[in-house]
Amino acid sequence: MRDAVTSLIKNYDVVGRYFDRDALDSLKSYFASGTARIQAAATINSNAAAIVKQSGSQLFDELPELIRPSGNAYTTRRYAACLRDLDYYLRYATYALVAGNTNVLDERVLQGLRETYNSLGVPIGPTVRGVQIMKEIVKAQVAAAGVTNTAFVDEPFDHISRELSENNI
Ligand SMILES: CCC1=C(C)/C(=C/C2=NC(=C\c3[nH]c(/C=C4\NC(=O)[C@H](C)[C@H]4CC)c(C)c3CCC(=O)O)/C(CCC(=O)O)=C2C)NC1=O
Repeated sequence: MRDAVTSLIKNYDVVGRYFDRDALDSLKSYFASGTARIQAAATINSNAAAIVKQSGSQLFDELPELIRPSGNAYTTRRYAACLRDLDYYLRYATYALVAGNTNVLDERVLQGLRETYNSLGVPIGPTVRGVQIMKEIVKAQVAAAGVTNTAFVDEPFDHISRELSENNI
C-alpha cells in the first residue's frame, strides 16, 4: 500500500535520483492540502452511515428497476449487499483521500471486482452511478464543513468509477 510520499520515493529510488522540481511541487501540494484531507475524513467519519443511506435512496429513486423483482438489488439480502458495497467504497475512498493516492483502492477493493460483479450479474453502470452520487454528497458535506476547494475529493471516487467501467467517465 502506498501514499503520496512513499509512491514518490519509490519512483525516484528506482532511478536513483534526488527529488527534482516536479517531485517537490507534488510534495508541496500534498502537504498543503493535508488539513483539508483530514477535514474531509472527519466529515465522512461522522456521517458515513447517513451518506451511504442517502446515496442508496437516491440511486434507487433514479433507477427503481434495481429493486424490482428482476433487479440485482431485489430481496433484502441483495439490497443490503448493495449498501454494504457503497459503504466499502466510502471507507476505502476515505483512506485514499488521506493517503493522497489511490493505490489502496487498487490493492484492497478493485482487484478482481469487475469479474465478481460480472459473474453475479451486479450491473456496473448503476454501481458507478451510486459511487458518483456518493461523491456529490460527500463533496457537499465537506464544503459545508468549511473546506473551500473540494476538487481533491473527486479523485478516489472517479478512480473507482473508471476502474470499474474500464472507460473514461
Ligand atoms: C472491500 C472490498 C470488497 C468489495 C468492493 C466487495 C464487493 C462485493 N459485492 C458483492 C455482491 C453484491 N454487490 C451488489 C451491489 C449492487 N447491486 C446493484 O444492483 C447495485 C447497482 C449495487 C449497489 C450499488 C449486490 C446486490 C451483491 C449481491 C449479489 C448476489 O449475491 O447475487 C460481492 C460478492 C460476495 C458477497 O455477496 O458478499 C462482493 C465480493 N467485497 C469486498 O470485500
